[in-house]
Amino acid sequence: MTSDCIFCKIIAGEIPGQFVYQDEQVVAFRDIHPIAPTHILIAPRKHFDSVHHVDASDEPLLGHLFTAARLIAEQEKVSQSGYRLVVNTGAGAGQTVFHIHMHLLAGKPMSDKLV
Ligand code: DGP
Repeated sequence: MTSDCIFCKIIAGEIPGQFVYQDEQVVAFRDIHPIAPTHILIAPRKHFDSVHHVDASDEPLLGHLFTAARLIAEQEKVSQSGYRLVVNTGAGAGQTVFHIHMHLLAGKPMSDKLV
């Protein structure tokens, strides 16, 4: 846990989060400022600032984020309609919380343009 990280505090239960999924490695909770009808943040319990801070030894954990995303999409009933997974990396790419996380976005039509 990193003491000044808001997601570490949510994961530790120190501040509230609307959890939709939890396992030994990963948690998922609803985004406080949703930009789609379904907007869930999927994060490892282990703190990494960003994708730029991972290495090959982290691959099983990072791969698990995708398995969790699939399970959550099924749980949220958006698998058939489709969903977008986004990982902002660095302030210049829009990252505002520096605890690696994946956005799962669904529930509205999305453009094929990413930016
Ligand atoms: P990013 O910009 O990729 O770093 O995404 C950070 C997201 O985290 C952003 O969509 C808003 C969300 N967020 C920030 N603070 C909180 C919080 O305290 N609780 C929850 N649930 N979401 C938060």
